[in-house]
Amino acid sequence: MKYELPKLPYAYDALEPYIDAKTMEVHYTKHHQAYVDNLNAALEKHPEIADKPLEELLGAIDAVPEDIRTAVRNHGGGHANHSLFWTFMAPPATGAVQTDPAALAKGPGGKTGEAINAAFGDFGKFREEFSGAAKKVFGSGWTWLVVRKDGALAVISTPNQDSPVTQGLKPILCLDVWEHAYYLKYQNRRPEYIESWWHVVNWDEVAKRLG
Ligand code: MN3
Repeated sequence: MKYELPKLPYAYDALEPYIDAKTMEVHYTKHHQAYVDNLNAALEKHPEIADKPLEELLGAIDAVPEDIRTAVRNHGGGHANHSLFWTFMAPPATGAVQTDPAALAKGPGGKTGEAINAAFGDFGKFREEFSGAAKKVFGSGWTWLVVRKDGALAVISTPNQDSPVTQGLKPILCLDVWEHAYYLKYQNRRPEYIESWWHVVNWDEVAKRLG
């Protein structure tokens, strides 16, 4: 199987002013593409596992041949993580949650809202915990909202391109806090990037993943 860059579900400038067009373009066409290329290069050495779904490889990383294990973890993780990340964002004009400050503070409704309230108390507490975790990631990594094996929601962070799938967790929202995700617009101001990102969260996709 040859992995390919998934189609971006919106234009590079669609998330402005929260995520700038140049960052989106470089992040997608350079960073994500490199993960795809390096994953394909690693799997060429082991055609016997090349047809397995990426989730399966990441979910049982110790079963991946040792000579490409780190490459699959880093580049396979990078491909999987970014493929999710793009879908968890949507143009700010597409939903009331993103444009109306009161709705933004209230968060998503429906089963997503209920699951968040059950796990964190209310949306404000969830948002605080998620943003706090994202601010605290040291160096490069990701912050995630995941469904644990017992069905409860939890906020976790992973270093580098490690996937929650490797820990047996189901990701339903993620935020890339590598510097390449925000440096062009926000420089060292990661907290500002995190607060901006809430405006473009695609809650419909979160609900879909929650299932
Ligand atoms: Mn990235």
